[in-house]
Amino acid sequence: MKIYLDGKLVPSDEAKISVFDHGLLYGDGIFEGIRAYNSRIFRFKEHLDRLWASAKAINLEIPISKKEMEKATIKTLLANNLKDAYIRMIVTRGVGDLGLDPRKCTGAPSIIIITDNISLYPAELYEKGMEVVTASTRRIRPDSLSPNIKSLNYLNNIMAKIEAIRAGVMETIMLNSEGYVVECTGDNIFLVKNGAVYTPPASSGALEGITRNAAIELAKNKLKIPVKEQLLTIYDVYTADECFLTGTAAEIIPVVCVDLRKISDGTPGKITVKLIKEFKSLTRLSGVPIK
Ligand code: PXG
Repeated sequence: MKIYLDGKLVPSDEAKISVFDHGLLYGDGIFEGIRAYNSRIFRFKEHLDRLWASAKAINLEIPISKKEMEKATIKTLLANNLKDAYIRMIVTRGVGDLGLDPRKCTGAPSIIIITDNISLYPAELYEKGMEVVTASTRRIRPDSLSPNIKSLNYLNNIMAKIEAIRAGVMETIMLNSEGYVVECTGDNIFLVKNGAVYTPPASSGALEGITRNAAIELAKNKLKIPVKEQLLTIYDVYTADECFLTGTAAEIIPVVCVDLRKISDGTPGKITVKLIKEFKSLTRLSGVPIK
């Protein structure tokens, strides 16, 4: 496995950064999780734009252009002979001293691209649907740290993930500080009720996921189903006809049980299954070609 690190492709056991990198010391850095399907990078422009937006928000200047980042990603995929892949792109603040001051990181930010072929959840969960619980850890308030910044500090989500592990499930629903459902630790959440699709608005504290946006487009344009971005409560989840999660790593996965309540009859819903099918054909056919 070859890793892209600051302009070079290096073997994975040699891909190392300094203990003084503020990405390690403070989570001071940003990342993107991207997928390639069938030698095409899905929604690559959207992911690059979001990485650059995260950088802008934390006042970090990425030392290469988007075009150079695209070339570096393609080079890494080709070096690893990957046609279907999960791509993790990381930009750290760089090497500084032990203080918080980012101005002490006088060298360039580090750029890391890792490519691998992971699937987040076991294949059978995509057929049978998954069980989730509600976390007691609230999603961080957008007025403290915008959920749209994909920063290297994911402790809020990891605390909720620990609750999932404790409950013996793989994902948890997170509420915002007002108690509305916002998203999961690494996925956006959707409900289906009376033939309409619902998801919490990004303004309620959810990351505006790229898979979320693809699912909204597919529901509207392919399935001709109305999509409403509105505040949702956990009661809305319990009483929904269908529930599913979206994310680059997770793709689209049905949820069939929440806090011991079966969603409908406890099997993946019809609209969810149709969306998974549409998403599969979209990912096969669209995206930036690797060669
Ligand atoms: N919400 C959060 C908090 C996320 O981190 C999503 C939603 C989905 O967004 P996209 O753009 O991917 O559709 C994410 C995705 C993981 C993992 O292992 C997921 C993410 C980041 C790191 C790990 O599940 N981000």
